[in-house]
Amino acid sequence: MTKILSLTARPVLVPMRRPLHTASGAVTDAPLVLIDIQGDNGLVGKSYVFCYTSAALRSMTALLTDFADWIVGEDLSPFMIEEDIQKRLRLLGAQGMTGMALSGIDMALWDLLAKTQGLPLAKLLGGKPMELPVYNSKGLGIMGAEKAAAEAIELVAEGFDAIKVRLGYPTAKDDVAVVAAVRAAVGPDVRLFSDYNQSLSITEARVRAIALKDSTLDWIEEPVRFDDYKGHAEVRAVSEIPIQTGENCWGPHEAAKAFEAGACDYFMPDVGKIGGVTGWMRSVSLAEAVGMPISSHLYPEFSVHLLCVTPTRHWLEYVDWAEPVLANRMQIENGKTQPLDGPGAGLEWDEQAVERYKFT
Ligand code: SMN
Ligand code: MG
Repeated sequence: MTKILSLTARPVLVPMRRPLHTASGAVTDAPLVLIDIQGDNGLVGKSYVFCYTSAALRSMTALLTDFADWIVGEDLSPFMIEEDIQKRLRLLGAQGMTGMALSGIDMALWDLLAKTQGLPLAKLLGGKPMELPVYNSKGLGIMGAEKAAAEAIELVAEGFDAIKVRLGYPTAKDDVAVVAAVRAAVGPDVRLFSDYNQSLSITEARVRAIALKDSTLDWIEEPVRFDDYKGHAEVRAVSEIPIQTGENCWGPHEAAKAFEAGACDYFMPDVGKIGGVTGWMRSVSLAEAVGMPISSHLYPEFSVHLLCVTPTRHWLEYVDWAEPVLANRMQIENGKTQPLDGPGAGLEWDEQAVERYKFT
């Protein structure tokens, strides 16, 4: 069996073509830690962790480098390693930075295993690459109705028929006006999702869901704190628009709590927070059992494989934030994409770009 030789973690800060201003803070550059896990068979498993803020880049790199001691010399057996790291993190906790480090390591291990078998990740997991609907999630931050309408047109022109507008303006009336302006700009046939990034109180969220009821939105995402599942359920009770959540859930146990509470109509795990490929597979099994549609959050390069083996697959979220350091890009046409056909998840670093954007 292949054994793990080493882990390398490299921080980069990559410029974003369309900065994203959410109701809970702005992301203007993509802070990534690139992970390479070397096997004793000469192959390298690759993944990255999206850190949200450059202030976390150095500590994430240190955490990953220290966690390497737990996996070097072990068999390439991602389920076993995940169990082991979960045990080691029981006292410290596997949420936040530790949960992201665990997820990033898990993703790179699965990539290495797929490469070892010479298969695309979707095939290794027992599926086959298929075409998936994808929405353009770049931009469309808090920018006012006029700018949002103009940016929406550009985002659709990139080859998409679905986009996501960030909400959480000072008043419900502002939110309604922004959605109306975007809808008028893109026409009736574009799917329009919305995202509050946990910014509202339960009462305010109920008011806004009702105000938006005729706005032709396809979902309202994270109206209140992500871990307030009861609060989500209360908003959902008055909303005619489906409620989406999940990007901040740390593993299948939290997914189970969200489903149990009736928090959402749709669920969107982030493979970098839910526990990597392992955490994703466990969470979407629960989703299948309750008929919960699953979309992905960030990490489109990995998520495209995972949605292929997710029976309740819904939408792939597309952002291009890692692309400046990638040597290959996803192909998207007419709002559809599919996994790259090579072995693994398909990430290849553009080493010159990695050097250029190195975070020091
Ligand atoms: C989001 C993602 C990443 C950074 C900021 C905001 C957003 C989304 O919640 O769902 O795309
Ligand atoms: Mg979101």
